[in-house]
Parts: sequence; C-alpha cells; structure tokens
Amino acid sequence: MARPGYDVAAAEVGVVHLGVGAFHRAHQAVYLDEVMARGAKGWAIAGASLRAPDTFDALAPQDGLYTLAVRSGAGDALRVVGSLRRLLVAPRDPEALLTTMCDPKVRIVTLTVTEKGYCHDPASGTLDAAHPDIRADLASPLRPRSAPGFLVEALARRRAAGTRPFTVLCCDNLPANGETVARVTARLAALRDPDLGRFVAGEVAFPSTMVDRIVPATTDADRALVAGALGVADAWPVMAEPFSQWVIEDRFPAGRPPLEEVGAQMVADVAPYEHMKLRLLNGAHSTLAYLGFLAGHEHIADAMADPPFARLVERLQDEEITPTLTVPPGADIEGYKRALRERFRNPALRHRTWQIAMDGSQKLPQRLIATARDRLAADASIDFLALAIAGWMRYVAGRDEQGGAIDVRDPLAAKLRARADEAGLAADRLAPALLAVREVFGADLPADPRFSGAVTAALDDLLRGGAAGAVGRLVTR
Ligand code: CS2
Repeated sequence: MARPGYDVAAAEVGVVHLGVGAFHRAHQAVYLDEVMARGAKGWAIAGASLRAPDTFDALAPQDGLYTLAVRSGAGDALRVVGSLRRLLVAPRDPEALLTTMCDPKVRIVTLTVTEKGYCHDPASGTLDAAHPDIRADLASPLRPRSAPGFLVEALARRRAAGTRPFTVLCCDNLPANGETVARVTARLAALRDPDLGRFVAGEVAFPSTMVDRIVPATTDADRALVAGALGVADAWPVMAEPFSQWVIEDRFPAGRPPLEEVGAQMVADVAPYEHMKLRLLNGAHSTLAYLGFLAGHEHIADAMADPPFARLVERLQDEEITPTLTVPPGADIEGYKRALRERFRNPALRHRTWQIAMDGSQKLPQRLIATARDRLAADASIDFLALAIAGWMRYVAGRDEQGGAIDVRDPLAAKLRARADEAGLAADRLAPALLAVREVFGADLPADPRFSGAVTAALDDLLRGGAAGAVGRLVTR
C-alpha cells in the first residue's frame, strides 16, 4: 500500500482548510500530499471543522493519517494520505484557528464547507445578513462561527499585523465560486467596517475553482473493509472513485504549490469548466437523487441500472444541458458525458440518492435552474429540467410515494415543508407554493408562464403516476 513519500513529521503547514470532511480528504489533501511527495516544502494542511468535532476525534489519535480507498469495478486501491498535519475544531477553540490562519507561513485558505456554509442567498449569490451565524459574527466578530466570519476576522488581524493576506480558495460547487465567496466575504467585512470591506474586495485574491471527485459518505461497512485490508483500524477512511479533476484560476499573489505537476489544471478562466461540471454532473446527480429516491433507488448506480433513468440522464444532458454550454478549450464534451455516465454506474461506489438530495435549496439554482433560465432565454424546451425540479418539489414535501416520511435535510426544510403542507399534494397548488421561494427561484422564473407551466405539468404527472411512471413516459415521448 502507498504511504506518504516524504517526511510527514517535518512537513510545515502552508494551507489552512475550513471544512475538513470526506471530500477535502479525497481531493485537495491528496493533491497536496502528491506535491510534497515530489519535494515541494511547506504545503501541509491545518484542517479545521467548523461544526462537529467528529473528524478531529477520529483522526487526532492516528496523527492525522488516514486511508483513501479508490474504488472501482476492478477492485480497491488503498493509500495513506499524510498532508493533514494539524486538526482543529473551531467551536471548541476559535482562537486557535484564528492564530493558525494568521501565521505568515499560511499562504492559502481553502474551503469545503458545502453550499450552505457561505450563509448566502443561493438565487442571488449575496450574503444573507439575517442568517443567524452572520448575526452572531457581527455581534462577536472576535469569536466567529461562520466560514466568512473566520475569513474576515483572520484577514483583519493579518492586515493589522502587516502580514500579507492569504489567498482564499473556495472548493465548493458554487457558481463562480471565487467571485461568490469574494462578494460574501467583502460584504461581511464591510458590515463590520467599510474600510475593511474595501480591503477585502481590493487586496485579497479569491481565484475560482472547479473541483470534481465523487466521494460518498463513509459507512461502517467501508471502515470494516479498510480494516480488513490494512490489518489495523482506521477510524475514518475515505472512499472515492478513481476520477479526480481540479481546475484552478491561476491567481495566487502570495504564492502557491506546484499543483500543475500533480494533475491540476491551472487556467485563466474556470467558468466553462464549471458550467460543464455543475450542469452535466451535479445537475444529473440531483435529478437522479430526487426522482431516483422517489422511485425507490437507494444508490446512484441502482438508478443508472434502471434503463429509463439512464435514458433520462442521457436526454437531459444531450438535449437540454449541452446546448447551454461553452465548451472549454480542448474539451471533448461527448467523451466527457460518456465518462460521466460510466462514473455514475461505478458499482463499487455506494453513493446514496438521499445524500445527494440534501440541501437542494442551495444546489438547485446552479445545477438545474440556471440551465433552465438559459434555455428559456433561447426559447428552447425544458421538459427534462422541469421534471427534475418537480422531483425536488415532490421530495421536499416530505412524503414518499408510499406515504412514509422522508428525512429532508435542508436549511430551508421547515419553510418548504410548511408551504407544501398548506398547499397539499396537488400540482396546481404545490408548484406555485414552492416556486414562490425566492431564495431558490428568484423573482423572474415564477413569473414566466413557460417555466411555471412546465414545472406544474411535470409535477402533475409525477403526483399522478409516480416517479418511475413519469420518467418512463418522458423518455419515450
Ligand atoms: C453531489 C456532489 O452530493 C452532491 O450533491 O452531487 O457531491 C458530487 O458527488 C461531486 O460534486 C462530484 O464532484
């Protein structure tokens, strides 16, 4: 089994990561592990959890080392990742995290705090100043809670100390993620002090990235599998597919690791890559998550093994998503889609539809709704997108097709549920009740009869004939 090819004990921290979950550990941490194995010094990671201490509790006793299991139909390849050199738990000790973020040797702060971790309004991409964590951070800025709160306080302290700002590298699936996080962070800074706001907007670099690797949540069965293969227990291994991609806007005034040497693509403009990935991969993922879950498919691979669902992905991608994309330089879109569908079929990755269905209110705007907006601007059809969005509506109403409760995880779950309960399960009431949620749909789409008409018709079909029926009818139409 592969082990870190460098002296782990001597590695110096140069990156602070906020949100040290499975995705980070199977993606950015692996690239940095490889950078250090090739001899670059000073790029180890101090990883902070902003909420639960479970990662710390699992990994601290094993000195931050953990196993990455790369799974495919061909078997599992295991390796030990060493780049995570320090672990922190922000709520336990916010000061320790701030001190680390202010270390002059730290040149980059990377983030994977999920879409909702930026406390923004998903439809407009602006800071939600009424968010409870943002209000708390404005009330006690020296003891932040939110990711933007930590960024602002650490940047303010570095500025006061005359230390050059770190580069902020968002690795979440947000639209124009660098720009979005810059906007949110600068706004929070400005609410504290207009001068600090100008500093963040003018002096801090927020390059955009496109990140891609499918990393399902680790299960107890995965732990047992890794323990069996290793002969020792790993409290929290991560499981991932073989594919990995990282496209990064090359704008790092404080310096950066030689990521291009380990497979990252350093580019001038991430936008075409991001659209391709968020729309083709994540858009299809969310579609399979809602409609697949409703049809009784527990995993993405199960849904892909059901021919009408596989056809749905193909037609959604080919007919409605692809025409909205600008092809990245040198990319082969047809090959990309074929590879994606193959990745979805990976039998060894047990990626639950329920997991992907989480936080839909934060995901739909960039995954499906922006695509629908582009299609409507071109006066083109949105039948597949509409069924996917209707699937989300049916799902967040909180009852499955047998009447059982769905455990809906979403920051807006209570609001969505209240609206759905009031409307009842009739498309002509449920669709307008949920379309009126501005955080998701904005103000324009609910007022567009082409959009509301298509979504209401799809929801009607879904409610009458079930997800499997609706998918089957749509793909043979
Ligand atoms: C998934 C993503 O959970 C989700 O919403 O769509 O985590 C997806 O697996 C990654 O973006 C793949 O890069």
